[in-house]
Amino acid sequence: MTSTGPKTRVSSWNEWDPLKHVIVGRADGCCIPAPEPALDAKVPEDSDMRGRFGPRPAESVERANALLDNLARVLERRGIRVDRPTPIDFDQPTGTPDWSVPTMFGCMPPRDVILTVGSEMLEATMSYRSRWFEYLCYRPLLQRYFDEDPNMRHEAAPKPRLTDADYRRDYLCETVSIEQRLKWTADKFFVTTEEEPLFDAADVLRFGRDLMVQHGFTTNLKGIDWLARHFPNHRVHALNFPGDPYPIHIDATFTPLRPGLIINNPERRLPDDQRALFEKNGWEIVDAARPAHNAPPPLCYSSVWLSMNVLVLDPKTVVAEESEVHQLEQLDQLGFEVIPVPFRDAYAFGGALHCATTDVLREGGCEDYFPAVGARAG
Ligand code: DAV
Repeated sequence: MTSTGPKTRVSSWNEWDPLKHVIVGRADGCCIPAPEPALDAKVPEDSDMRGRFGPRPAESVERANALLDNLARVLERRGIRVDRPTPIDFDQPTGTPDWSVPTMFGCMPPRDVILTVGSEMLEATMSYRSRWFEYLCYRPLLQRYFDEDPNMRHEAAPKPRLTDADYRRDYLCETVSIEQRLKWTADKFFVTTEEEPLFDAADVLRFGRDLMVQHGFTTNLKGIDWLARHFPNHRVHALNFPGDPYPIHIDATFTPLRPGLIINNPERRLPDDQRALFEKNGWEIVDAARPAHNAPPPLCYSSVWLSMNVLVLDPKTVVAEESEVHQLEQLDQLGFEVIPVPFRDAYAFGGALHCATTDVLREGGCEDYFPAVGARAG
């Protein structure tokens, strides 16, 4: 193979411009994490994950890897370069002077850990102890991009302490009812405190000059403030989605598909006061189609709304999960070319198609899609 020009260019400003280079996760060695405060708050009380931790069943790892490899091939056939992380041994105890945990998590969802904004790839703080070292799986790639692209900025947010002071004890009692949870999340009373900045990269959506960040279990207000100070040329907005009893990661709740169009989880609608920003700037927010399934697959801590966790390849083309028939139909009606891929058996490893990928290169520059806002919004 011959190639001309720089081997790698890191640049991605939004969720929809034509995708050219992407990281697709791996399921190797993925573990169910052991109980810890932030994870316990997210895993539903009736989940089959409760009370077990350690390596996931070997057949399920094999199956998830087959689906991830297939996704990589589908993307490569469309001319997109695909890189893969380097798994570490996740089934080992880790710790810092402040805490220790018996197992780690995995490296199936790169979207959770690495946030690409322009030529920068930023390692998120993360908010689970089991995910504190996950960035190590991406270091071989990030080091290579750093060597190959003279403009690439490799950044890491301050590693958090994750002491017990980071977590609200109220969430740690054995049974918290759904009603109680819904009230707490509507009141913005989440499991994470404001002890120190915390964010997972998957709570951030990139809209050119504007970053939309979900304030919830995995990202606190200090984390959002840290992002605003770190990206001084961006406007950083905190969004809330009442209606979600377990709010982690924005990408099964709010999915921009192309400039001017977002699908929003109808059980987690953006409140009117926060919609105004979008409406004033000509963005249409429509209800996402219902999921085709009424329960998540086995040992999966994400909700059925992974149906809307799609990967946009360009403003006319979207990859979606093949069994999510209602979502496929809605995308078709909205005028997209839809590429269905099998992925449901990989959900348990950390999510669907948006979660399992992270951008390295999309065409296009940093545009202002919200001209009708002031210099900075909160
Ligand atoms: O709806 O359970 C899942 C997001 C995974 N990255 C949910 C959110």
